Amino acid sequence: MRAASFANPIIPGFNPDPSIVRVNHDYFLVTSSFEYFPGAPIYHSTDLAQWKLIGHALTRTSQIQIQTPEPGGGVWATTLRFHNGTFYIVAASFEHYRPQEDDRVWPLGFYVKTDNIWDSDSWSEPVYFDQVGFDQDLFWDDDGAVYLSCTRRKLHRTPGANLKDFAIHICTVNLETGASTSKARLIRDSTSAVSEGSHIFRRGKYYYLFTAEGGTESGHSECVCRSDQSPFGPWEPGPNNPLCHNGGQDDVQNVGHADLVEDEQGNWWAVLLAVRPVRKSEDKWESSVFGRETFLVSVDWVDDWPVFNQGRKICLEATSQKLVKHNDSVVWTDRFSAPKLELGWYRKNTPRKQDFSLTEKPGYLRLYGAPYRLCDPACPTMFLRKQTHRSCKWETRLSFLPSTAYTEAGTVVWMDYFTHCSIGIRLKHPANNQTADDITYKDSHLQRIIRFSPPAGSGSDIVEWQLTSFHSDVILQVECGSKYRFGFREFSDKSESCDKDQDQTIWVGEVANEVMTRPPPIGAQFTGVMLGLYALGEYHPCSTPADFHHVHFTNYG
Ligand code: 6LW
Repeated sequence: MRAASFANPIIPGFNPDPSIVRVNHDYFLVTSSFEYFPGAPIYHSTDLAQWKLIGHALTRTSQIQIQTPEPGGGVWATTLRFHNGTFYIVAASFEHYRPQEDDRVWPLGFYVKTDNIWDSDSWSEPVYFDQVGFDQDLFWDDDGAVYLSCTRRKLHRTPGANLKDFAIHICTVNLETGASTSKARLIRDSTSAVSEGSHIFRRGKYYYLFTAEGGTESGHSECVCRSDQSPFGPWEPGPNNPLCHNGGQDDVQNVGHADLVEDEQGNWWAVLLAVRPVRKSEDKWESSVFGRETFLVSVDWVDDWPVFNQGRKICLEATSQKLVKHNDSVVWTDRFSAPKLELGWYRKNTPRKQDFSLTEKPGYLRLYGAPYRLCDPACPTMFLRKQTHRSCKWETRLSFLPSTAYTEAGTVVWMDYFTHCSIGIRLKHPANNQTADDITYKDSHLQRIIRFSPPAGSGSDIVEWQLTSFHSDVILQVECGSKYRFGFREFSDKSESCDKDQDQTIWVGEVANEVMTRPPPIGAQFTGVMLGLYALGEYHPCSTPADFHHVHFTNYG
């Protein structure tokens, strides 16, 4: 019996490179976290269709340091495995994304482990391997040997070969030390010059090697090889490769990077990444603001070869069964009343110092702004959540009196440090004849303003709006749909709900989805849009905190 019907994506919002295990009745799944901290989000399900974030494997600064990554840097392609009562996550972390150009910046693979996946604090410190590469996978053979496979530029390339030439290499490793115990051998390269995302399994008498081929964009696909001898091969390519490939006119695109799991009834399933761009007309598409998300397909075995989704294209409605709603509630609210931040808030980069508090002003998230701008590669004081629905509304209430004209706090729609858009509270002297350093609160000309900052280079202008009160809290709002619309209103105690006072909102700016999804000038766009809260000083310390009273995130569809 197949599991319950489901709707794709099974995990919406940016969640690529999914890797999955089943332990008795429970499924656990991990996805790539890139430049965001904590890293390696772990999801749980009992039916493969409804998933819940239960924690992260990389929660301590001693485990992961991501300091000034290019967009798309950080932790790539985590593989989750369970062996003899222990969970392992194996990955690599890029600071700079130039794999095509320079072997010297390729990261070492590493793993972390735990016996209790429900406790994020229990994950070990990393053990590093001595092999460079990305998309690491671990496989335990029956004789006890542990195989590490990963992607790297082809060893021993012939002169003139495509510099990209990403291919799968494998060696045995000593898990205690991370040291290789055999030479790395090339086991899979493809005519597309890109083989990555390897996962190895044993089923019956065969070893199976699954690989993502053709790059993660429109050429993306999934292939399989099998061997009846060893993970070193020889490997026989599947007769029906690729197992999946959707075209540029399909509602679901860029499918690939699969990992497999067998359910308790003996059915097999694959989780993989895909994107869902929005069709604007017959042949016009708008890029997905979610980036690459996690999808699920059925796997059947014919002559001991896997068949994905019964050989059909992957779509949003799984094998035309009844849709199941995603398990995230329509309105998600954080009132910052718990002693710890709720799961699902992310920092960009590994923070260097404690710059927030949930206890100093109970019922508020208090942020002490770092002395960086949002467009800097360093770590800003910023807390982000993934956008999971196209149509949604974000609202927060902010209490903030800036200490200098360099300080700002507010709410942001974020893709990366090149492309983001914010609305925040600042100080301004209208005469503009004083340097910001001279500004003091005694100056009666001083204004507190709202500043809307569109993405740099978007062609839109900064908009400023004077607040009537110097001390009022301000409600900041973002409406998401085919564009992001930014608004605010000053808060009075009489008006708690934003919906009641919607008509008083002053809408100061908007940015089209096309702008938010433009590729960064350096690095890679591997992630999706997030919404968040920030406080900043432009290379100056922020001596007054920004206090956020709540976030309501209402998802419509
Ligand atoms: C992932 C790799 C890839 O590790 O994108 O283009 C990387 N290919 O398989 C980041 O998701």
